[in-house]
Amino acid sequence: MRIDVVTLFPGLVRECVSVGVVGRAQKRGLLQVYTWNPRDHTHDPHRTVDATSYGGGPGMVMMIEPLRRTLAAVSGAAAEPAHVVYLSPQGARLTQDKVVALAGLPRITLLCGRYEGVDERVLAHAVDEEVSIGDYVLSGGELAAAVVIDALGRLQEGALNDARSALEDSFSDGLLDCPHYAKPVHDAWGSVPEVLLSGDHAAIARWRRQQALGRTWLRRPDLLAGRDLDAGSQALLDAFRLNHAKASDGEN
Ligand code: 6GU
Repeated sequence: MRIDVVTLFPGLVRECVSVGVVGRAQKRGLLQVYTWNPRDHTHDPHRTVDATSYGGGPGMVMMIEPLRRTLAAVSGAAAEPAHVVYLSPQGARLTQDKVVALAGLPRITLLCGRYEGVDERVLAHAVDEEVSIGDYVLSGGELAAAVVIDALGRLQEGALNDARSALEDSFSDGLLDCPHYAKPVHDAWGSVPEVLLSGDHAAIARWRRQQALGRTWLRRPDLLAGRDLDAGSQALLDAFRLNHAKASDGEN
């Protein structure tokens, strides 16, 4: 997959995506990340990319012309047309479903705003969709772009050493992940749950599913709200809730 990033801070984005699984995906040729600085597409000595906002008020707006030229250069750099995503708090909230959909495209362009954002006409004419990474405000789209690249990069075929990791992620089936343990079995901070040492793979799978369901119910009930659980999952969750109620009673 090819990702082009339009940003006033190319170094920030590159640095963020140069390590770990996603850095390795680039070295393996599974993912290409290119950065484009709108300042390189200005024609004035000050390399101006922003101007004051019509109507007044604080903050600057990224102007059309440098972005139009930059996006034209991005378009010309590869054969496939790119799906253009603008990162902003006004966008639709990013979900794992969206991540999976974007990760399947051959090419996307990420447009990062700074200041008060980009001229609205850029959004209308050069952007396919607007994406937010959560309900809070960042000082620019770069960290959000890095989040998107990380989430997409690790899903590229061959990026994860064990493809099961992606399948077992939180959210890959709409649930939070189960707890994980490594050695030692016994520690001053507690012991590994017995079932994980049992070698009974069916029992382990059941326990993990139950933990995933239980944690989702405890921490993110919104994820379960719109969902019909199959009878097996419902039974596991009911048992978890019963246990949880008993354990909380014991505390009082
Ligand atoms: Cl994508 N950009 C900015 N600037 N702030 C954000 C965001 C994006 N998502 C959440 N907050």
